[in-house]
Amino acid sequence: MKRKALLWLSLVTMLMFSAFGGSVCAKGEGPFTIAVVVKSEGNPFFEAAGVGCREALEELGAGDELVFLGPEVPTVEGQIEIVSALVAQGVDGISISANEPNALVPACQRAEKAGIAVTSFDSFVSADGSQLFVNQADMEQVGRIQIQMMAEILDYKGQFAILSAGPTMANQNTWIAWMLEELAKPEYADMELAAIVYGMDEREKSYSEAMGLFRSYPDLRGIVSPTTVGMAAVGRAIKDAGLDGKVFLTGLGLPSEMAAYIREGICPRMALWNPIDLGYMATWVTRLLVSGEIKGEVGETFNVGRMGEREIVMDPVLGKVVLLGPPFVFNQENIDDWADVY
Ligand code: RAM
Repeated sequence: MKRKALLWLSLVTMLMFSAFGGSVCAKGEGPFTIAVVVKSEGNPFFEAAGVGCREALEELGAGDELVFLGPEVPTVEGQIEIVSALVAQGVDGISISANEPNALVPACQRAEKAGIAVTSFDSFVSADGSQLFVNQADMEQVGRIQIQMMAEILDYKGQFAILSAGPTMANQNTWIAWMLEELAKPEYADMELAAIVYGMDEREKSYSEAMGLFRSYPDLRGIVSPTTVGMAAVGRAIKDAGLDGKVFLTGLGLPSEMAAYIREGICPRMALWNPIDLGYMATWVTRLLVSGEIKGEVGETFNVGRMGEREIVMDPVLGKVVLLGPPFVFNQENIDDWADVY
């Protein structure tokens, strides 16, 4: 409640600031205000992304301002309120990782009507709600690789569960759809998916969902968690329940949070992309749309600073996409190189 009050206080302050001749300028002139709206406050994945957002603006625009916001808990209602306040404030660009892809569309469309560039990153808004999606990695590959890692860890047999984030989150849902496709292959015939549960990208809820799985499925051998929040919570739950060596974990984890579990063999391998680079790219692309340096059209190529050249491509499901790159697999051999990076 206190944090929410603070959030609103800072929004009100910004509103007053722009009303009295603050830094919000018309397109093409700069300096600009770019808002990044994340799934929720306090998620270390987005805190790392925020480092990249700031880096991109420092490189791109003298005097540009970053507004970095998320609801206290990962709800789409909280994000709709934030987007509406940002429209009233008159920011120049908004990049959002959505808690639900469709409910945000009207608020995003109002933003676009007001001349604000709107992109999504990490978890997409439906194509008619944003100009383009900055995609962290090929969705199919991210889905399939998680089943492949679980199968290798479990030697292709036994019962496992999926512990996801929120049931409306488009990135997790798309990855899970690809996991199920992969699981249908004959090589996984001796593996059984016992349940899919949702920890809502909240630490304690994810932890108690993991404990619930251990109770409901005494033969459980593995958990796949396609969320960094879920991964860290399941690692802790496995240790607390004394299930090291009996239940194994894989999915999408932050090396800084998962290093100990990887070294101990609780999570022999996991995947992710660089969240700092993702924040950098999302902010960079949004800023280029704001300044008019790119139009957001399919086939356009442009430079994304230290990430090099990228092209806007059309994806049948995601709409217009700019791709970060392939996911990276972390294991005992390489975790020391990454544990302090993000
Ligand atoms: C969590 C969030 C985020 C997702 C990562 C893998 O931090 O759900 O959206 O991309 O995990």
